[in-house]
Amino acid sequence: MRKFNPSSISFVAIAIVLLWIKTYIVYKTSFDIEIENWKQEFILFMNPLSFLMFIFGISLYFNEKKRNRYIIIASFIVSSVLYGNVVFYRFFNDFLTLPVLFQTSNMADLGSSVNSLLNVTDSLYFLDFVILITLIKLKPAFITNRSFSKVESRTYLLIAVAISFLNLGLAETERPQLLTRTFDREILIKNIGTYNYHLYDLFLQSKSSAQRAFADGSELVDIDNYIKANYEEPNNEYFGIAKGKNVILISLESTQSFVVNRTVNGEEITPFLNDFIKESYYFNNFYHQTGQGKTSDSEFIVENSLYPLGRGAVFFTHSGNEFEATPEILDENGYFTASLHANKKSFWNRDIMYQSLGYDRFYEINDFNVKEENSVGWGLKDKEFFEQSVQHLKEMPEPYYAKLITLTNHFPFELEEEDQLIEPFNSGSQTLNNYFPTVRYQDEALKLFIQKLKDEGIYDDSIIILYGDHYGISENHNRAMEEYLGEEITPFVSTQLQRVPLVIHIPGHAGKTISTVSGQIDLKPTILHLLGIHTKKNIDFGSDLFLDDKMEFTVLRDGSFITKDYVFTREICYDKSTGKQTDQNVCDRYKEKAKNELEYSDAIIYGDLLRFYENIEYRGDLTKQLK
Ligand code: GP9
Ligand code: MN
Repeated sequence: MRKFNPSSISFVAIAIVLLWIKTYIVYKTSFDIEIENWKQEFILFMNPLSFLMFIFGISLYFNEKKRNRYIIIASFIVSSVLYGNVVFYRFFNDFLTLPVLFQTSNMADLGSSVNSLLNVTDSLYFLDFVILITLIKLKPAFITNRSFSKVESRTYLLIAVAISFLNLGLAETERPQLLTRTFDREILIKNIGTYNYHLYDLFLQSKSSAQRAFADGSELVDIDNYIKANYEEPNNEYFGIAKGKNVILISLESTQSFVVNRTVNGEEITPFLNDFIKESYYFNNFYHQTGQGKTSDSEFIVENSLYPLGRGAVFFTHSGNEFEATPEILDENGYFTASLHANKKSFWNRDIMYQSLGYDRFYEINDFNVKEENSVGWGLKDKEFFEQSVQHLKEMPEPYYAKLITLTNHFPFELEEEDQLIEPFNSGSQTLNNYFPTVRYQDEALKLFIQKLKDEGIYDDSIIILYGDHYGISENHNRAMEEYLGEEITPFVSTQLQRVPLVIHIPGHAGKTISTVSGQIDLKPTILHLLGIHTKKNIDFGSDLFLDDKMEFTVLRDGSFITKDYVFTREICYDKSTGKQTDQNVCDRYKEKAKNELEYSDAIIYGDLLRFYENIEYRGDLTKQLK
């Protein structure tokens, strides 16, 4: 039996440790990764290890000569990937992803300036590689290269697996649903490490490429027929009434309808909104339809009239797809289109996805003056955000379509003393308690913004659309919600709580409250029709909210649906007038429709089907044209 000699170190171990330490040093020196506590620092430190153990562990199955060669080559490739990220980061302030690598415009930008991005000192990024080669050449006595026994290899593998799980487990406690939600590259890299991240990215990419490759466009025929059958001509009374006006679309973070026209501790929660809806069109049966992609899903639905995905965020998984989004259509109609959001541009992969949606400009965190003093919770306070956004609006060529995404009313609903205009609620849930003051703050910020638009003369030239992006209070807070609402939260009530406010203000229009059942999916055709743009050729699952006889039907991403009289959720049909379970049959006839809508929309996204639609001039001939 071979004896273990503690004074000798295996070459594999040296390669791993060198690359591990190097990766950590690179994290700290070449990337700007925000660390909030020691646990995050520890995760960051350990995250390259499991991947490196696997990659270099493969060498244990080779004989000595091949093993050394393998270690050298692997070390070079891994170092190059790391270095590639460093160079990319210098330019884009972001990590590499496969879609980005193949996005030619990005690469062209990078290519032209690549010289200025490389430094002589960059050779240091390959220092460990040089050390490995030197060691092999000199063969010093402290290195062993003996073969490993089966038991040793297995122990090695077991340790690698254990480290991976420890890493994932720690990451999960730090960021629940890390992999299924995939919200931000930086957060992912912080938690699973840059190498595992690339593997994960590769997995996502191959999955969607395969689904895309198998699609040939024939799937579109059924979908097109379905859409055509549901299409209604716009209402003449509203078509084109806002032609040529600016569109200011405001995403209200985590704002649910239950706060509108309600009080907490005897005080109004949204006094401004309550007044504003009196001079606007207010939709009080409007539902969010988001999934795991939260804000990004709401953006996706509103601008594409497609459903988001059941798993993951479409902003991440299908950012390279062909879309026919509102910004692109408006751009073709002479509009300047911009999104304004004071967060990192990579969050929700917005920087990449916005190109596919056809945005002309993304005003992200670097376009705002964000300081410690004007920030709270997730970043720039809404009041400051709106104020600085007005400056950007003033610079935009008119007419413009500007989407403003607020942030202060985000979980965990933090607020500074000076911004707290009402007292929190008093229940067992701090989340619900603090939700009210932040909603109140957002309402105040909106009031100031609208006033500023008036002062700047923007108000009368613009239609202003406010919508809640998704729920703010999850079902985890049902008990506290029951206390607040004074009723039991059944699945029926839970579904009704998915209503978010939608307010459309059109200058010169008195407005009214419209109670038709509707959802975020309906906004795209609604906006286009108000601006006098036809949508007959679009693949939109929603319909114009101003139709006289709009079908009262909305599907949520979990398959629940709402009609004029019924709510169907968790396989149970509820009568809206009583809130009680009713005969299943009355819901049955909508079930098929709900299922079809989600499946058709998914097929479009997974198969990237709109790319087949691009050059089709006249919809009527679709079947023929695709043959
Ligand atoms: C982040 C903001 C909030 O940029 O959109 O994201 P959310 O967690 O609500 O999806
Ligand atoms: Mn949100």
